[in-house]
Amino acid sequence: MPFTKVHYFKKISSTNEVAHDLAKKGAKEGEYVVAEQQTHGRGRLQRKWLSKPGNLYVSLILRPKIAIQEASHLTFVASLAVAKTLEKYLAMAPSLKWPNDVLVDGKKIAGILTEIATTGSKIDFVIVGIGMNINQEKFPKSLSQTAASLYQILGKPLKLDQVLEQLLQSFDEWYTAYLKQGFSVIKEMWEEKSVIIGREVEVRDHRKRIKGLALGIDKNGALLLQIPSGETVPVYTGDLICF
Ligand code: BT5
Repeated sequence: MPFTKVHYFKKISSTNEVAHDLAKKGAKEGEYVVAEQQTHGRGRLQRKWLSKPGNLYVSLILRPKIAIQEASHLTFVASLAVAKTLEKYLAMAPSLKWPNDVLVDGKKIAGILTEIATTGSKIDFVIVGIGMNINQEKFPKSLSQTAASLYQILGKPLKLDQVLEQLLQSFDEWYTAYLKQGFSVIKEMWEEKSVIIGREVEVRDHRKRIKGLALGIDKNGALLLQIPSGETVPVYTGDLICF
């Protein structure tokens, strides 16, 4: 499924929002939205994604025949595509942090936001939004300790259309592998590139905190944590902190 039809904007609210509207009006799998800048770039749980010009903001419209609980698979597919794209430019390997972060040297260089639309128990479409920090020279104070860009690491700007082309190609390869072979191939590769497996972590959400040893991810992308009682529990959402 090559990505051939682009909806391109200089400045929009959020590529995920626009992709959602287009998909609702019948846009096909493989159409995608790109913006140079977002005024309301979003992360998970109503958080904001800083979206200055110079970086990549892209949302892919997908219509996979998968169950609702499998939609998170696409976040892992996208993480691998981002990591493979970054590897073309970097001497060091990017690492993946559950559920949706791509890190370089411990700092977040890309984030993924997967959103779905359903009818009854069926998926109508999935929007996979990817934000990649490419040419950002500096981050505001609130993010300067946790965020990074390729520019900061390489010391030179990159051509966005070239990075985008590599990202789309890489996503296409992993997505095709996923549709043909299932999640196990993605899970295996994601775990290999993960920074968290075998480490003591804590997952926090607005209601609770849960500590344990990160063992891996399960067939639906939930994090498997071995908690102090020795029991293994799946964790479905939250923010992860490594110790
Ligand atoms: C994410 O959320 O990491 C998902 C980000 C997805 C952004 C893309 S851009 C294209 C598409 N259109 C959209 O509107 N969104 C998608 P989350 O795990 O909730 O992380 C959000 C947190 O990351 C924020 O609360 C900040 O702490 C931090 N953050 C915000 N902007 C950042 C940036 N540019 N680089 C690194 N960290 C950032």
